[in-house]
Amino acid sequence: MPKQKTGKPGKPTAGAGTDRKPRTPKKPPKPSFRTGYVALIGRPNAGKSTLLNKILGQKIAITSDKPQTTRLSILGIHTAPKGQIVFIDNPGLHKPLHKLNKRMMSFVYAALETADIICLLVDATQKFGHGDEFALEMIKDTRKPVFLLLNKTDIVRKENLLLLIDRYRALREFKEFIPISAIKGTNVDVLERLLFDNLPQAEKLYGDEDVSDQSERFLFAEIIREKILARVEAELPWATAVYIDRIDRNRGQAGAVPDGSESEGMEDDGFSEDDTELEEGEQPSDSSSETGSGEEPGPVRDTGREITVPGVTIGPNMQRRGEKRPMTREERRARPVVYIRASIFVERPNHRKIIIGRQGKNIKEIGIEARREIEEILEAKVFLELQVKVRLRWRDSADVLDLIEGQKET
Ligand SMILES: Nc1nc2c(ncn2[C@@H]2O[C@H](COP(=O)(O)OP(=O)(O)O)[C@@H](O)[C@H]2O)c(=O)[nH]1
Ligand SMILES: [Mg+2]
Repeated sequence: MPKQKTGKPGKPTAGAGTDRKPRTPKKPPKPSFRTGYVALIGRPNAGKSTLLNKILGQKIAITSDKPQTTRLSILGIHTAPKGQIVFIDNPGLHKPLHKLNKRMMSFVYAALETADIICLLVDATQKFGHGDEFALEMIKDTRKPVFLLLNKTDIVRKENLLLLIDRYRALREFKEFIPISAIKGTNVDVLERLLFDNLPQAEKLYGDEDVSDQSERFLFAEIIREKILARVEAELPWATAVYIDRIDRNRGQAGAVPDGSESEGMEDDGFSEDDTELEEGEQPSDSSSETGSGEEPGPVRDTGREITVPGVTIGPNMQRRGEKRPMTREERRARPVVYIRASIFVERPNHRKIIIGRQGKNIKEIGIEARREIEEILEAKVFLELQVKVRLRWRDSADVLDLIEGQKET
């Protein structure tokens, strides 16, 4: 990401304070505008994405109680009269086992390079452990200011908080210790002020309206993944990826139901059960053996060729969303229709079964929840079609990882 800082903090004027005579007040100096990058790092579940969404006042990063929810670094741009903070939300710090995890950690290293300030978030309800040592190890050589944010003060015991602060204080130097509650917003204003105080004077890097560097396509894939994470347990979440195959905006208006989607199920749920049935029966590779041979389902092919992505792409930057009032009935009817098809990749046939659930109940709920959220964002009637596909060892496939990451840009 380009770093375009344009200045250093201004020095105080020479001789200031030596003149004792009262002066006629001059025009106050133009307040200095401060801009820079702030990396949010910490163990999985510390609350990095929750904090970012809170500061931006809108959801740009998905959150969950499962580790490794955030897989790529996402920029969150906060513009205020004082300056512009470009937050870099990162995957949680962990020892990488798969290619996927190695990439995740490489994003964190890149963010540490770019950052002007590093915010290390810790979940203050947890005891200090190996994961925390690992986090400190990662930043041990940095000379950048590091803030320690002790999160979840809404549910933490005070003694625990003080013990943690002592522990960290003994281990390295921190520019600030700030107890916060990312969910409630407690002390987030203090954090913001201290960040601005420590950022260099510089011009804006992004426009006032820009809020993130990710495409809407990527956000939609992430929203679907968030709904999956909320509904499944244990190991499965790490082995799930979502790819948006197609976004079709040329489907007329909500009043006029598009071709082939008159079915009640599609209208009401945004998910066609027929598709599940069709998938179950028609995709023999879906139930392929775990040794993995044969044609790969869907658009992902592990051939090393360039992969073309069908569908319409949306602008590169997400825009700030204003306060919304509820739509009138006429406005709802006049909404454009957007058709979205997404593939959910899992690594094993039994994972596919779990995501689909009994008689498709699970996937249907995932579809409904994701569709509602996407409809809000697009202010459109959305038809969301989900297909669950088995893609063996996708976490170690460079092609799949490129494809999934590529969505962020297009
Ligand atoms: N009680 C409480 N829960 C929080 C707070 N911040 C985050 N969480 C929860 O902690 C979990 C992990 O949050 P997330 O932002 O996804 O963590 P990340 O992995 O660091 O990005 C989610 O279930 C959040 O709702 C907080 O301030 N208080
Ligand atoms: Mg996160």
